[in-house]
Amino acid sequence: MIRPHWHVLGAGAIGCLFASTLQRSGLPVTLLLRERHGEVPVQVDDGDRREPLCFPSSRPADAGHIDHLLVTTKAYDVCPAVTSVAHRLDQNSQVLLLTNGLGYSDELRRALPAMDYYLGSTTEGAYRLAPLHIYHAGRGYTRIGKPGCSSPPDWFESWSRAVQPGSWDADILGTLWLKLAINCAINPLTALHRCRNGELARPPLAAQVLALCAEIAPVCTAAGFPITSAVLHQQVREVIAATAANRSSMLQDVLAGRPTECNYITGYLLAAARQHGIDAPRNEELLTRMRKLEY
Ligand code: KPL
Repeated sequence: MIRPHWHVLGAGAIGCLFASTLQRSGLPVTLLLRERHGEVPVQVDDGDRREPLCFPSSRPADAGHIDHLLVTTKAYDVCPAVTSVAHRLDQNSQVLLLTNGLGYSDELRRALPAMDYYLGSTTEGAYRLAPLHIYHAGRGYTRIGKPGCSSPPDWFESWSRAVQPGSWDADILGTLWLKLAINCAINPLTALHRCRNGELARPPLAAQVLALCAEIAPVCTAAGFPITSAVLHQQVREVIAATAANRSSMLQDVLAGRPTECNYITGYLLAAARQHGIDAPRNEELLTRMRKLEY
């Protein structure tokens, strides 16, 4: 079995969580950090367990080949972050993008056309308590795939031993589109109303969720990922119920004064809607309001 050395780019909650999971399974892991270098402590709190870990780190600008790169930045940072380590990658480097939304991989393809990458989607719940200190709030499922590729690469064996539960996903784009559709129905509303996800199950927001699903489903279908409004609405309601006490990632960004990923979620949906000649005025309005909130 190959024993890949993972470099993790994006040491937020998901980056620290996956770095610790991979390291715990015995794989070498290095954090790529702009401001630090040398050994860095990371703490993962997990209910009753508080685990102090230590990782070697290097700066993106350093030299040193990267064989396996896990990218867990915000969607808008994927392209600049990967470009900042492009001198450390070659055609054999395996790059895995584990990020919310869609559209960042198209940007990357334009910036680094020779690079080959995998995509992932996770429902793991983690949030940052302080820099390099995270809370693992809920266990989730992680899917990894590569568009047009039905079987996993060599490194997936050690990855799947470490990252459980999870699986290789031969339809990763379908999975990412479904996640995007669910995020379009939940995230902007929670960010604009500054409410937890569970608030969307009650009037008046529940009606807006229903109307959004009716707009989102035809866009997914036109883009080649068929879903009915009723099925999407059911899935959205299930996610709202399962994450009722959570603050969505978009609300967390707004509360922390960070840019949100709305351009890669609702913005991406609207670009697809335009491409297929579909009107989506409710989503347009949410994106406009989100942009006003941010600038
Ligand atoms: O993925 C999420 C997010 O916050 O980005 C949901 C599913 C909405 C859970 O909060």
